[in-house]
Amino acid sequence: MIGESELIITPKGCIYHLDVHPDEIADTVITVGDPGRVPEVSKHFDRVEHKKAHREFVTHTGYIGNKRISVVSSGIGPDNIDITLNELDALVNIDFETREPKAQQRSLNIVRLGTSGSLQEDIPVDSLVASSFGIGLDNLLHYYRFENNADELFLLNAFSQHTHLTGNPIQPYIAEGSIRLLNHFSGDYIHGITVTCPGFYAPQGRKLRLPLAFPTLVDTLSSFESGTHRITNFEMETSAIYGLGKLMGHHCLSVNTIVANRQAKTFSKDAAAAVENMIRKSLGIISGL
Ligand code: R1P
Ligand code: URA
Repeated sequence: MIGESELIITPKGCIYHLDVHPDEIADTVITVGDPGRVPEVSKHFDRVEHKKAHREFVTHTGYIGNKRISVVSSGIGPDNIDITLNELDALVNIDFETREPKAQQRSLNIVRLGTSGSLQEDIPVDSLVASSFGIGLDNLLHYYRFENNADELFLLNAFSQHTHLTGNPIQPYIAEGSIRLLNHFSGDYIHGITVTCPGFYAPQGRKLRLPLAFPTLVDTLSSFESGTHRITNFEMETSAIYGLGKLMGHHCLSVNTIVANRQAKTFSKDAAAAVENMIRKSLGIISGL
C-alpha cells in the first residue's frame, strides 16, 4: 500500500497537484507548457466535460467526435514534468481506494504540443518539429533507474564525444520517443533530436548580463551529426517526458512550433498564429489515433 505522504489524494479524491479525479482523464493526453494554451486546444473539442485548474496545472477533458482527449498544462521545465507524468500515471494506474498499482496497467498516448528554439538555419521560425529522441541536459531522469536501448546508447555516446559536456558537471541522458506516434506526424513535421535544457537563458546559450560557462553551446549542439541524426531544436520538457513516459509504459511524442531560430537569430513575427497552426494540424492527427 502506498502511504498517504507518497500518493497524496485530496478530500475530493483528486491527485495532489493536478487536482484531477481518475474519472476525469482520457487515454489520449496532450501536454502543453503554457496554461493559457489549454483553452486554445480545447476550443477545438466538440464538447468539454471537465475543466480543472490548480497552480500551473490546467486540465480540460473532452471529445473530438468519439475520441476522448485530455489537455494538461505542465508549466515550464523538467521538474514540472516529474509531477505531471507521475500524477497522470497515478490517475490511470493506481487504485485510489486500495492505494495499490492496478493489476492491469493502462498505456496513455501522450503528445506534447510545445514551443521551441531551432538549432538549424534551415529549420525556420513557424515550422513544426517532431522529436525522434530527447537528450536531457537536466538531471531529472538520473533520479530513476533507467536503462537505454542500443540505439539510445549509440547516440548518447556520439553526443558525449562531440560535445564534451559529460561530467562537466552536466550528465546528459537520452530517451527515445514513440516510433509509432512519430510515424503519424510526417509531411509538415520535421523529425530530429530535441535537446532539453534546465533553463531558458545560460542553459540555452543566451547571454544577457551574466557570463556563460558554455559560450559555444549552441554551435556545439547545431553541429552534432550521427548518421542521419541531427539536433533540430531545444526546449525544456521533451527528454523528461520521453524518459519517464517510457519507464511507465506510455507512448510519448513531442511536437514543437519553432518560435526562435538560434542560428539565424530570428523570432517568429506571429508566434500565436504559428502555435494555432500546430494545434489545428496536430489535433487532426491525434483525433484519429
Ligand atoms: C520557455 O519559454 C517554455 O516554452 C517552451 C519551453 O519548453 C519552456 O517550457 O515550451 P512551452 O511553450 O510548451 O512552455
Ligand atoms: N522555448 C525554449 O525553451 N527555447 C526557445 O528558444 C524558444 C522556446
